[in-house]
Amino acid sequence: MKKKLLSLVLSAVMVAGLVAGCGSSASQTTEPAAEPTEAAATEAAAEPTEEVADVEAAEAEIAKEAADAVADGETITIGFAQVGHESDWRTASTKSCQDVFSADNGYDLTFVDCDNDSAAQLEAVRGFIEQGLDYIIIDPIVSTGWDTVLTECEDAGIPVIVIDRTIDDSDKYAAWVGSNFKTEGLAAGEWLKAYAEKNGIKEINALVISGTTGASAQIGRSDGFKEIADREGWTILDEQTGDFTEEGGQQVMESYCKSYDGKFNVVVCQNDNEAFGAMTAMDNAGVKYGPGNDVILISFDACTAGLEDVKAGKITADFECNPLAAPFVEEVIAQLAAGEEPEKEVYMEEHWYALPDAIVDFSIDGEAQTMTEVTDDVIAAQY
Ligand code: GYE
Repeated sequence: MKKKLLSLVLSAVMVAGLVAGCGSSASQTTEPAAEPTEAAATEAAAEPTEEVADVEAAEAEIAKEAADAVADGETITIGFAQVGHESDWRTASTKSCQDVFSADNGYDLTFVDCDNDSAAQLEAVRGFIEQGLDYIIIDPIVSTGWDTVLTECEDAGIPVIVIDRTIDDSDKYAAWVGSNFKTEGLAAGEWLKAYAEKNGIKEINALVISGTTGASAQIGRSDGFKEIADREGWTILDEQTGDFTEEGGQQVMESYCKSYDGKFNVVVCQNDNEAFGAMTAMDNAGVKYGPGNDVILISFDACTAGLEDVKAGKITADFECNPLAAPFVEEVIAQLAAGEEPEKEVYMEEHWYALPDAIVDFSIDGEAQTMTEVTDDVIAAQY
């Protein structure tokens, strides 16, 4: 990659950060390379500012330089070992990486869909080492079993950037960009407490459909929700994995409907796709769910289709997990290429969604939370 291109990327990143302002979708000490939000973009279109003009000029220059770099064969090579294709969230994450690390932007991306197979994921990373790629991106299916392969990456001098799920048994990576899954679980629990109080619900008997066992997204969401359940004396009747898939969610819910018929009033699905499957199972079993019904349905991710189900009064509350990490990964790569040390951990910003009747005040560890009402505009702006 040409030095000039890099400095242009960096200056555009700084200017874009200014334009994006509070529309930035990740929180970290240094301002990330946020793509301006729709609101920021609209505002910018209405009143062109000097900064916007600068960004446009810099972007045009970057595009030209990137095209030249590609023509000169000076692309940045990246391997991405993706979890699989199990959910809407995953589709959005893959698209975000493919859009950002495109040939037009000066990258050569080797994308491997590991189909939720941890062994295949280790093999994919070793393949990237063999190819001598410039950078490796890993979204770890499970959080352990990584130290050996990360040592191999280190020995080969290839920086690793971890996205989304965490690696918990090694720190041999340059940076991680993702979500605080425990906070998501705590948010679901604290919201449920406030919602139950508002609606005079005295007893909570919950069924949990968890994500892929051993994924940090599963561990954090389970731990966070359980912490509140234990504190409040709620009963978690059962927790079985639906592997973050619609099919898995349906199967687990079918068996729950038989085993816990009439005994549960809360279903927690650890992603929207599991919730879609669980709803099919509850429809078939004649169980009524959603705001004002017998069963409170909680979901995570808040992708477009999940929010549509909140709007339709089916999912009672949906706790977002933001899949658009790639722009922040691009900034990490630019920093590494410039010999700078990136932030080790970059947290994505997320929102908690419901319809007005299910919007309640709650706090997490004393920090007041704001909920977002699901409207057609909110759905249209979501991934
Ligand atoms: O919630 C789920 C996906 O790792 C946060 O994986 C991600 C989870 C997400 O399959 O839909």
